[in-house]
Amino acid sequence: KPKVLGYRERAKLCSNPITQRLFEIMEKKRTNLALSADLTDSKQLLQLIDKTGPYICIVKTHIDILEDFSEDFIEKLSQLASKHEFLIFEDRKFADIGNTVVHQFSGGVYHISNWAHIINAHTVPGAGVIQGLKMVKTQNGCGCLLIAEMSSAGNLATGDYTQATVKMAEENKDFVIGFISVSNLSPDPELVHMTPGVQLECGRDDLGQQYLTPSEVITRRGSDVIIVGRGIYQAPDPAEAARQFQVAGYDAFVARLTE
Ligand code: S5P
Repeated sequence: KPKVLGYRERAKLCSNPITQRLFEIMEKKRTNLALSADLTDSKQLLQLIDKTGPYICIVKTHIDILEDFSEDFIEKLSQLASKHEFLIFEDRKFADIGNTVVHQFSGGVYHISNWAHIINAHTVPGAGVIQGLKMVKTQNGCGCLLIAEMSSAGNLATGDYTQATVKMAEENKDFVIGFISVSNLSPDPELVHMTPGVQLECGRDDLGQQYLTPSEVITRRGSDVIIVGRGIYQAPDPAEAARQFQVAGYDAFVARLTE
């Protein structure tokens, strides 16, 4: 069985500055929690992020669900990222040919390449999607996660598709920093695994989302980061919920380290 590394050791092994920084933040703040910040009002979203900031290592955005997007929102989000020390992950799920994703990543209304530290992509178009995204000049030296598995019922990202995605990651480590997955797919310490579909109890929603617990995801399945949305922002006290997920996620990691 491969030895489980602590976050500081992982940081030292990472040649990509984004993963290095991520593991340093995880070590310093003792958290493997990513907030999935899926609110549609920018003022409420910024308040949620400011309140939960101390407990998280990443804020994951869906910038295109904001009803009132503005440059000012990005400015304030970036200020909160410095204040609380977290990385910004735009969950854009790029999934087109290289030439198209160049424009989607750098242009349009959102100019994602100017502010995101992490983005993600589906691998259904083939390696061209990675080649395209990689060409774009970024502000923060952005890293990309490949969606190797999904949390939703009946999804097609399984078997050979997942394995081909792992291979694409291993072949593009200058830009690809890891996976969205629901299990550990590669022993390479430079590749980070992030898992959505996490709540404190197992279950599902009405639209196919399937939930696992922090200990299932981190201790048993060997993922690195839990991504939590409704479990936090729909809780009566989101800051307290974030604190509970931080503790549950971190305890689950310590359990894996010491098992
Ligand atoms: O397979 C996936 C991949 C992603 S990135 N399943 C997911 O649920 N996600 C995202 O994680 C999804 O878009 C949403 O933003 C978040 C899960 O939200 P929750 O409210 O169910 O925790």
